[in-house]
Amino acid sequence: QLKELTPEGLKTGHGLAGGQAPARADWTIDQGWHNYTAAEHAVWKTLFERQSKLLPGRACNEFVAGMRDLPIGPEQIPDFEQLSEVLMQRTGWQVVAVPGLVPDEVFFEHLANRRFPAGHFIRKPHELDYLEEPDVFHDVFGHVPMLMNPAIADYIQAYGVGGLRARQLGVLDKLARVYWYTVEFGLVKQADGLRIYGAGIASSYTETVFSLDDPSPNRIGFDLERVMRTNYRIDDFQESYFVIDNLDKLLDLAHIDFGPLYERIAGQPEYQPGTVLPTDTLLTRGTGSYHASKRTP
Ligand code: HBI
Ligand code: FE
Repeated sequence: QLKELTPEGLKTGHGLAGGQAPARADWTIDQGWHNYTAAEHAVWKTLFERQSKLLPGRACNEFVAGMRDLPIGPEQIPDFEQLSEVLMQRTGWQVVAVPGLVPDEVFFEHLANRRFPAGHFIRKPHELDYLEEPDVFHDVFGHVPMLMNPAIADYIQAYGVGGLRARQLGVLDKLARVYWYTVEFGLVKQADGLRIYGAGIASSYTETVFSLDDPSPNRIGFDLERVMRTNYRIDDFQESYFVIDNLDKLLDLAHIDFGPLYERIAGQPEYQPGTVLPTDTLLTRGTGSYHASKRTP
């Protein structure tokens, strides 16, 4: 589980202790690859190895193929320039280093230009399963393999463009839910079963198992308007996962004009994360047991 995005956006960045101003206007910094310590590379290795054992048969084929074709391995935290070289050739994306969460408009501006901002720091050994800000393991291991896929590559760029617009329209919370339930916590149907494509799941040891195998969460066919109205949990496993039929569905989403949708759902009630609607296409109705047990003392 990864407590990551808040719709309000900004918290203090990791690399910015003491209230330092960001080095550049676009908040990018040098990755400083040579400054990683042996202990930091070792944390990467621990995370990489346990996740690599878990993902075959759980991550979607596109994730596995992306990982295979990238210079990402167990021994070292990847070098963003080497990643960018391969990505650039494949889908025209780059990976740039940032100190942590960056303001929404900065984040969107990067995505709109096919630059993926990745946290340069790595979590501490005692935070392997939980962290508040996206670090290099979440951003690189979770997101970058999917950016090798042309559909996701276009979709995330469209999210950047759409994010700039949604901010101005005051509807960013609606759009952020779509990102959350796709790019971060999305599941996809494959011929041999449900698979993970969301980076928040793929970079989490515990949620990888929970999202696919646990009886607790709902697994619901993705419906854009429904998702735009659905709140999400930022500090624990999701109560509902939304399932797309294949990754090309994201390309369709990238080309939809959200404007009329924002107007249609304005003022309509929102759904809580665990709610199941009569109109839902349910793949699994969750027992809700996981979150229920947390609520009862
Ligand atoms: N910054 N580095 C980083 N990574 C994110 O995923 C991110 C961000 N800033 C804002 C943000 N996400 C979200 O609040 C938006 O996607 C809505
Ligand atoms: Fe993320």
